[in-house]
Amino acid sequence: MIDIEKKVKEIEEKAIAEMSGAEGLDRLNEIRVAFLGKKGSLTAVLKSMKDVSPEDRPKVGKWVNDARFAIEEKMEATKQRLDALKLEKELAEEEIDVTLPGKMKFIGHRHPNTIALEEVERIFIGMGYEVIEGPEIEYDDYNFTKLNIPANHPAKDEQDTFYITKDILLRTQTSPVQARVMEKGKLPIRMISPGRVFRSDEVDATHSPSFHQIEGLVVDRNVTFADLKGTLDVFAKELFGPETKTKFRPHHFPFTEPSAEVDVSCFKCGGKGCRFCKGSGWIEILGCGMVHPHVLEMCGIDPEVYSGFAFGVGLERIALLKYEIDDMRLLYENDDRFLGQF
Ligand code: 2NM
Repeated sequence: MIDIEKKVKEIEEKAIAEMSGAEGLDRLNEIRVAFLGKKGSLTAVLKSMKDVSPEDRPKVGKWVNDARFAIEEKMEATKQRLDALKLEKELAEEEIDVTLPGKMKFIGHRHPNTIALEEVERIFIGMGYEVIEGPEIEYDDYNFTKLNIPANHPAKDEQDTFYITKDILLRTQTSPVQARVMEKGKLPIRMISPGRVFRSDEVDATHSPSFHQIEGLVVDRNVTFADLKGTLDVFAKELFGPETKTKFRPHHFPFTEPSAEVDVSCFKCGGKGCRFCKGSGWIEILGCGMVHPHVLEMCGIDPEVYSGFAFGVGLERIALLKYEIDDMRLLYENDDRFLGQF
């Protein structure tokens, strides 16, 4: 009995001494296995319990447990000491050179179309317009019929598009968004609708089967062509500079009457004529007109009480002009050498 007590004490002292000298976590683990593991020396004492008389067993059990507790306590303390040592060593070895240059982050930027769109939106929001978007897949009814383009109208040829079914198509203009807003009947209306539109066109320097438009619409009592002219004149001056002049040429659109195309004085030569404006001094930028009474009527608005004006600009056209790009395809190719310039 005395032998067992002495032996347990010796095991405890040996384990603690070894841990005091341990210089690494690996070594600490070896010590744990050697003393407390399945084949460890303290565990061996427990295994020899069968040779101890039953009345002495509780005593032996207590010695072993006390020793185990002391060893585990020392082990936890040693682990903390060795962890701290390891961290200290790592910090000493790891030198951080704060003078090294940082890692360059590649930051993208807005596409020229987006820059032009945000510029146009800024101008109209400044005049109290709302920006309202709508679906790219439309009913024939909203894209054509309600805009005074009935079945078999020749304008439907000019705006040939992609049909999903007989009645559903990819919109050829964003005016169906405006037909939807007019139909809701909340007046007055002051809105622009930007978005992607589609035409069955071959790709070339100035055409694409998918491009972007911004259409504007104002409906209220007593809206006149003078309001239209004033509004678009302000828009042109904001977009191309305060010296810009506008010229309204008679034109035809099915959804407006009267209709006009608008030219701005060339912002390169100031109107004298240059290569940019092909010698004319003028550059065509948009189409517009007074909303046709049929359109108002078909959208549930009384043309005897209300009138309105509308206009449509091609976003790509604005971007190409503003940044003097001569081929629309460059806008869609996503070549970073090109896009990086804006
Ligand atoms: C244009 C030219 C002229 C236009 C008409 C309408 C609506 F919905 F009020 F009928 N929205 N946009 C319009 C008028 C568009 O684009 C060249």
